[in-house]
Amino acid sequence: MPCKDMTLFYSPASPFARKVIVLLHETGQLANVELFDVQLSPVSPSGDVIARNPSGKIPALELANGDTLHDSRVILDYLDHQHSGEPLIPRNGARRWQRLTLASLADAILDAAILIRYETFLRPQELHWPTWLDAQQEKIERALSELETQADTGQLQRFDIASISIACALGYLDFRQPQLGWRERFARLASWYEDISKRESMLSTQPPT
Ligand code: GSF
Repeated sequence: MPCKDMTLFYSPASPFARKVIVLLHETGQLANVELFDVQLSPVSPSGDVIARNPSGKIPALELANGDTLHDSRVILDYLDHQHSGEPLIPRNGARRWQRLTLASLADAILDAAILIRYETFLRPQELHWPTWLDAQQEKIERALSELETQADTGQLQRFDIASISIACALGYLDFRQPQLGWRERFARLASWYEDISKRESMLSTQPPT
């Protein structure tokens, strides 16, 4: 029985943490990691997380030697170096920068969607700033349009860090913005997402209903 020599501070609702757990599933490393579920927000941080990550954000990965890694991109890169299979993050060359940039476009969707979530869910109604919310939503729409082009030109065929990140971003939009209707505007991306969502790693990490 492999020992759980790492602890992942996460939440089932966190799309950034979901990326990490998807990679753990895909690389056969899940049994090595203790999942530590924390409830947190910028205004109600978790003491367990702050003790390891001053930003208070999840995911954070505590290693056997007591060191903690964050953020999700660092954790993903680290874990991708711990397995013996084909790397999910290209190790060098133009492909590495291309795929990491595409993955960061997915993270940009998540950053905007999380800002919208915090503004609408946490801030008092009278403090909501529609201009801010619209600007964040436009970032999401522009990023989805680029991802549709990428899907159209076959750039999403290879399963790697970019695919994991994009799939988790789309899953988060469905989770927090079910009324968005992105599939009607981005059909190729929707078809790609329908396929990747059938993977065991995606099925077993779906956000809570
Ligand atoms: C973003 C993590 C993040 O925003 C990463 O790991 O890639 N750049 C970081 N995490 C949120 C939870 S989430 O995934 O919804 C978080 O920890 N929010 C609490 C806070 O204090 O911002």
